[in-house]
Amino acid sequence: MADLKEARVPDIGGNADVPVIEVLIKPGDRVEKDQSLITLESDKATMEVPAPFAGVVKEVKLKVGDEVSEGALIATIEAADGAVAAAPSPAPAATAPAPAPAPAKVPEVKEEPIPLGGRSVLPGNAPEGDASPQARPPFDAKLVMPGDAPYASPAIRAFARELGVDIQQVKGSSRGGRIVREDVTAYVKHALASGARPVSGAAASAGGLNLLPWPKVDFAKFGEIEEKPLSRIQKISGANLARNWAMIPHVTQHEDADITELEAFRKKLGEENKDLKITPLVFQIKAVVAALKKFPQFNASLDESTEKLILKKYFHIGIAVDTPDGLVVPVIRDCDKKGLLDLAVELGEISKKARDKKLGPNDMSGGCFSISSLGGIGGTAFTPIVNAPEVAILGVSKAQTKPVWNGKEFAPRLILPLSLSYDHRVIDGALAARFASFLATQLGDIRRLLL
Ligand code: CAO
Repeated sequence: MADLKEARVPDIGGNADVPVIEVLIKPGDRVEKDQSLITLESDKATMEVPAPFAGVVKEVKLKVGDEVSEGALIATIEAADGAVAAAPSPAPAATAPAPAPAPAKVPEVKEEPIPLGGRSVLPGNAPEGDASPQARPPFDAKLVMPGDAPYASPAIRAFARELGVDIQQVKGSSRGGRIVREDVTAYVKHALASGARPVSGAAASAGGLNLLPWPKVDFAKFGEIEEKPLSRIQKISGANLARNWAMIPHVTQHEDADITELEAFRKKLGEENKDLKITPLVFQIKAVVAALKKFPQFNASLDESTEKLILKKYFHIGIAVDTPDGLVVPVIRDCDKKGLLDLAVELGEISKKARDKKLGPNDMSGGCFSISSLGGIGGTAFTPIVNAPEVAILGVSKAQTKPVWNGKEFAPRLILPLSLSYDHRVIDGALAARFASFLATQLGDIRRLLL
């Protein structure tokens, strides 16, 4: 017999008041177990919440723009016969959402931008005395933030501060005039386009960027065109890349590593482990860990005041992964404690997870240093952009056999080009040259690498 059950928001990594950005179901829809019901967007990730069981949607309790925490009621679903209930019997309508029991499946993360902040704060999902979203009083920023001060969550304020934007100047577009991240970025774009100085405070006293407006061109005048919106990942990672490029004084140090012996060893290892893809990248992770140990200044971040350096004693390496929707940087933790084969397994897993849009916020955080490998594609060198708040990033291009003078003759050697970009506020050129040269030595001598 059919049975009416509740689908609730499961554990979303401790996040609260996370905005609903998509509702993927409507009453009458038939849903399968694990089919996505809604999409949430926290400051770090976009997550799809799956149905805990199959059935027919009776009532949808959320709408786009609502902000939810663990336990919020998403929908009532008439479960199909034999469906496994993952939620308790309905909570009384007049109470705030009850915490959900263990969910059937954790939310699936659809896209994972680099964190920037953006958690917004709204009244609870089900206001006391009425659990119906239709009956919920509209959010009014003035009630939360009386006076003329614009309402924005602390994360949005921090985001605005990072960009040097005076939050007072930003007009909120969300419910009740609340300022969301898009309002801040729109404000910056508009200010840049109009040639104005959007900044205040510290950034203003530093003169701001004072850039020329973005060129406004009617491209259609010159030939046929087509418009293609940027993906969410592109938009969010684009904002991060622009900030990092503008705020970090970058220098890129180039170095060549002779990986002839390493490559022979890698091939042998691959033959012995045919079910595992062992690419040069796992050796690079090992070499980077050794270099971070020798040069701790690279395993560091500037604190917010940019007046002190936080040195990390752990070795979590971010790997730039190219996905159809844009660039993401999942993190492999404790690389110092993992062997080559463990790293190869984990690299395969995170790359797949990234391309399947299944990375969670935890998969993306805590990185110390990033590697961006274009070696599988080509190129001889490039300038990777430092992934703030890290202070350096290693770019890897395609290894090529080149003639190298060995003192008597030119011998064919496999040469791997390395491009180390670093934050010149933290690392000076000599230190970067030492780091890059140490990396090359590690990669050139497989015995050292395996020590
Ligand atoms: N030189 C020569 N060949 C290389 C190489 C290098 N430096 N690095 C990898 N290769 C080879 C691999 O051995 C593999 O060969 P086979 O197909 O014969 O096994 C092939 O290139 C493809 O490797 P891969 O790309 O699948 O695997 P990887 O471990 O090297 O990289 C990952 C994994 C996830 C980092 C990669 O797939 C990726 O997404 N790279 C792009 C990162 C990126 O976009 N960076 C730019 C950031 S700035 O916009």
